[in-house]
Amino acid sequence: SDYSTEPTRHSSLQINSKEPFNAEPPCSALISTYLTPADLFYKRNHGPIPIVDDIEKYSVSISGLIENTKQVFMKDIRMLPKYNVTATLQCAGNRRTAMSKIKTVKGVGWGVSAIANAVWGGAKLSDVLELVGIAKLTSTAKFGGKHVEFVSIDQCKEENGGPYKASIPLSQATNPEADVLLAYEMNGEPLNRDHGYPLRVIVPGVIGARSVKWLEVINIIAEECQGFFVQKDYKMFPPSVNWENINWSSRRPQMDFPIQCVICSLEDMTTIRAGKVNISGYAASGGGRGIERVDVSVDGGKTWMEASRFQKSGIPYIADDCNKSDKWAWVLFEVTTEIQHNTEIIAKAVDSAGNVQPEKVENIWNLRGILNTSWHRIQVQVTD
Ligand code: MTE
Ligand code: MO
Repeated sequence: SDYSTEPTRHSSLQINSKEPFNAEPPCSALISTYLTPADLFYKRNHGPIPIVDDIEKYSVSISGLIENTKQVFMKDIRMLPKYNVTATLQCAGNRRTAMSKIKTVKGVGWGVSAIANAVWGGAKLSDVLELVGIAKLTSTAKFGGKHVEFVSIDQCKEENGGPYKASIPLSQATNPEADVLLAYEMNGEPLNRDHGYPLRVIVPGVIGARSVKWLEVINIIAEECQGFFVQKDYKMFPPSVNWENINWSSRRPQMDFPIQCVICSLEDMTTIRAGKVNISGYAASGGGRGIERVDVSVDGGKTWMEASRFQKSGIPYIADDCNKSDKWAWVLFEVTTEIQHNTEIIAKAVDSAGNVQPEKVENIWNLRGILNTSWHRIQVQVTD
């Protein structure tokens, strides 16, 4: 593979793998703004970054179980109504490094910053599919298609040099309320190469792996995508499954991400001064569920206090009120409290369906190291 034409990147990114390029910002960057700037947004790739230089010629072909294939050009996409959707992308491997400390897992090591929030601008997939005669709110296309597959142009070693691909159910793709986008903008700017220029899929509320970058083909298919990243990766297995007894087809591909919460204002194992300490971070849940509560403890879980939650400053955050909150976006939290002695600080969140996080990473260990959503714990040394 050719990595000689990679874009330049922000120098503060921590590089977890150079080729393919996988990197995350320092966690303090995540809480300094509600919308993460593109250059600090985590970058998760499985091959070299493709170059699309002739934007006039660039097109997405829509084919599969439909009557007529159609080539859709950028001008066709831009002609459709434009939506701006604020959505958090989270890699299923976020916090994998902490899981691997229990027992080795396979996959790129990630700290707590394989997650970020942006406003994505583009056309709704439900509008695009209408161009090929698939009506809104349908779960089966005329010729039996039940899933929508997205195929890229990058070259991934897991696909033997073939492109990255993924699929979502047709019912989600044709539901305007699901806000699935073919996005050409990120935070009001054209997408950059790292994040999928010129066009990518954004599937809000779902693990990042389904938001295919550098989109080239949309296939209407009867079964879900048979590609590596859907069938042999991004599935959660019980702790007893190992590389000898794994049966990939026994599990469904992960879609929605579960409730997650991380402290970003303090690094683990840091030394702080006794007195008032600000504890802040992010909480996010999949499927459009809001954040009902964030609990913080500064005594290792003996007592808890509730953190304040916010998205856009000045507007009080109310979970699941679409006038007051961005349903697909993370919620930042904050609490200021006194700390006098060495301790363990913990944060855990509850989503609007009442889902809670597992207390210990041990109990959710899985061989691919995905979905580490255990209570986030920070050890601090306190000096006078
Ligand atoms: N799309 C393509 N074409 N190639 C990829 O390697 N990685 C996926 C997804 N889409 C990937 C892709 C994964 S695993 C994640 S988490 C997100 O893109 C990351 O998106 P980002 O790099 O814009 O943060
Ligand atoms: Mo990912």
